[in-house]
Amino acid sequence: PTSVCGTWDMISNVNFDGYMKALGISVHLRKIALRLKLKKVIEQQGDQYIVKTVSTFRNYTISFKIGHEFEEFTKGLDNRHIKSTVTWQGNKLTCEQTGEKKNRGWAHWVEGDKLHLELYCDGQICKQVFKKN
Ligand code: RET
Repeated sequence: PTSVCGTWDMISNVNFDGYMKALGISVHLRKIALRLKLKKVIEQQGDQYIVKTVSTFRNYTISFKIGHEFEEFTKGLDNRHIKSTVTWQGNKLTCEQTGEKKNRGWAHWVEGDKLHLELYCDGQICKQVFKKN
């Protein structure tokens, strides 16, 4: 099984707008974000993971240890302070994000040569697929 580490290029993006609306992101920022071809750069250093969401417009980076809650500030997204915990659920690297928004989180997993990402908030599910760069 391939690891989630590496550089990945987005090949599909379903309901990103619904997810961003659920986060309360402005129509202006949503329009820009919808046009982006995102990259994920995922690195592991010891028990620390670093996940970078990279685009020509804006980047977003988080780092975490599995099972350790951390304070996440979603700077440049919905700009909220939340508490996040990442764990493995089978082959899925999953994150629960607690704060003002209900039922918020994401899951990353690899299937064949593709990285899958599901982002969810408040009943909206965005599905993104990336291919290995
Ligand atoms: C961009 C551009 C500006 C507007 C929005 C963005 C969304 C970023 C997201 C990042 C998710 C990162 C995850 C990391 C996991 O490890 C692209 C920064 C809304 C949704 C899930």
